[in-house]
Amino acid sequence: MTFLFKSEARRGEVWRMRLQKEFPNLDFRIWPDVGDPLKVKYVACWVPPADLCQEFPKLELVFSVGAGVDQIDLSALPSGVKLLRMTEPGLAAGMSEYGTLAVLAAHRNLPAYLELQRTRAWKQLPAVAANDRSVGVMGLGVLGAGLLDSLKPFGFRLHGWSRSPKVIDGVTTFAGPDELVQFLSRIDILVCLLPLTDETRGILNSTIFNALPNNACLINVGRGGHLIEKDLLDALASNKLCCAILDVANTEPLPVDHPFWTHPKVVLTPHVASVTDAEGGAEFVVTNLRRHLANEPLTGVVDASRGY
Ligand code: NDP
Ligand code: OXD
Repeated sequence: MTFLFKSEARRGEVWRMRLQKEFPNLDFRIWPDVGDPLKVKYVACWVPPADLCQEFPKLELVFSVGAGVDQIDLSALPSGVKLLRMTEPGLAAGMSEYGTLAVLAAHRNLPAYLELQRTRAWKQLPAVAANDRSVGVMGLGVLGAGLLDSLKPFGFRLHGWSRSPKVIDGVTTFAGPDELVQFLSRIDILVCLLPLTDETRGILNSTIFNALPNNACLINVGRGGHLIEKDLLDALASNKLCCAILDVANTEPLPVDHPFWTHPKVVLTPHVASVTDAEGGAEFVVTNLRRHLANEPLTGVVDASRGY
């Protein structure tokens, strides 16, 4: 049987060594070298090959090499094929680092100081104590809950919003569309760590921004598709939002003439908040392949009806 890998070649070599050690009879192949398509049972990819299931009729598992699965057409997967999203620990560690960096940057007015530096203005802005600052995370999954945990030592008032109700020590939680406005009404620094689904596409829009207190900051580490960019530009222009820290964009790479590049209130990074660790990813695959072969429950299985 064949494990077909379609992603970064460097990561592929790490996975090849680890999988071949664990499963000596597995034929590990790197795209486009597929070999006999009838032997392909496992595919790991970011964007899958076209006509995945027609091309590989014996397919059993698809591994997303990242946490998100919005790049994969879930409706094209037959019910017998399971899709797994990546949940290796390095991804959560990276997101906790980036999220903490961004929340502290917003809390300590870094976007405004960067602009003051550009204009050579030596000006001190009012400081706010962490326990007077409310941070809200949209999405309380592996990454959102991990980030909230990392933020605990700083003393912020922590809040979270998810689809289903959650109990998290030290975090005031809200769930579902009915509690969204109540959640937003108290948030100074809003972090989006939602998956991109039919329900969450465009969720960062003027309605959400207007429900926040004035001068809030938006941190988007979810997907560019969560954000209505024009609504963000309007909210920054009217000072509804004081700044935005964006790791993701609707079009990536961001077009050279996009207003975000030079916006004085926007800090940009090129989708680097968190990246799957090569060894951690290989371990995640090995564990799940072992379980699959032993008919045991898998981790990170995507529920196609929810879209994540
Ligand atoms: P999970 O699936 O573990 O968690 C998703 C969370 O979002 C859950 O708490 C879920 O609620 C909540 N959610 C989903 N839909 C809704 C909705 N309609 N309303 C309210 N809450 C909702 O995902 P991860 O934490 O692993 O990853 C989250 C996302 O982060 C990824 O999908 C990806 O888009 C992004 N990401 C970005 C990276 C970057 O570098 N910028 C890197 C990695 C991921 P419930 O708990 O009730 O199911
Ligand atoms: C992911 C990402 O989903 O890198 O893993 O965005």
